[in-house]
Amino acid sequence: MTNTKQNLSAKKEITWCPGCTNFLILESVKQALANLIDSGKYKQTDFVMTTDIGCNSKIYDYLNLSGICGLHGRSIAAGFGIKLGNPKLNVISFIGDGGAYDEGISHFIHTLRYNEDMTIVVHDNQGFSLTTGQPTATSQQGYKSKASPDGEKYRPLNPIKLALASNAGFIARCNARDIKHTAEILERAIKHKGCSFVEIIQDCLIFNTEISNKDSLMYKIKDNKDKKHAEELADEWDYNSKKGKIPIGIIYQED
Ligand SMILES: Cc1ncc(C[n+]2csc(CCOP(=O)(O)OP(=O)(O)O)c2C)c(N)n1
Repeated sequence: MTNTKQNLSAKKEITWCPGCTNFLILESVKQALANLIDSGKYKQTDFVMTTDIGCNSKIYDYLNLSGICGLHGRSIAAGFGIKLGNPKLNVISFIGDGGAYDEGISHFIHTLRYNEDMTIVVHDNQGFSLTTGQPTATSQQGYKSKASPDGEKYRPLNPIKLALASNAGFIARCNARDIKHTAEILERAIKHKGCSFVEIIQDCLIFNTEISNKDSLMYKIKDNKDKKHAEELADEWDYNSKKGKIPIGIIYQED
């Protein structure tokens, strides 16, 4: 590990389940930040993170950055507030699909609309994992859990389409298992001037495993700046099944 990556690692015991895909996301984040810091254009203290509550948000304890660990669904709101208070900081808001697309969906939509220069990273495992797998807005219809014993009634929302409808200027999707690619996209998202949204598809190893292992559906796309094409790319996967193709990369970027 480089010194920069070591400095980004907090010395806390990691309590994610063994093999959790959050380890991979943590590694991608450290890689992206280390590249930016090693370029000489950023210092570690230029970055600040926000999280809320959830398995994803334990990253707050493992990443050696200042920040706020707030209420569930409020990571983006806290990040937006920090950015308004000190625009010089590079804010990264980590949040789960439950926090971003259920509990705090209004913050997600409006922060994209306001286009403040910050980065939203959604760890999307298609379920509320920390609280034992209740369905979220991106869980597939029919998903059986303790909270939905007869199967989830509703069709999932497509966060990429929602981001496009919210006039987001940077929308990307990543596969948590592809550390190198995720690190590259995170780096580009942080460098983007305006609000950037990175949706990371991750498997939870314990809950909603029937929607896991979609790697063979995923394929990398070229950077796209055309809104119509972005809509077509967003339509390729509806989050509801393991059918279709799942485009990975920068789905839309507007300068
Ligand atoms: C305001 C509020 N609502 C609900 C909860 C209960 N709660 C804590 S974590 C969590 C689930 C988190 O799911 P998600 O945001 O998808 O993150 P994951 O655990 O899947 O990473 C819930 C419902 C809470 N702590 N606070």
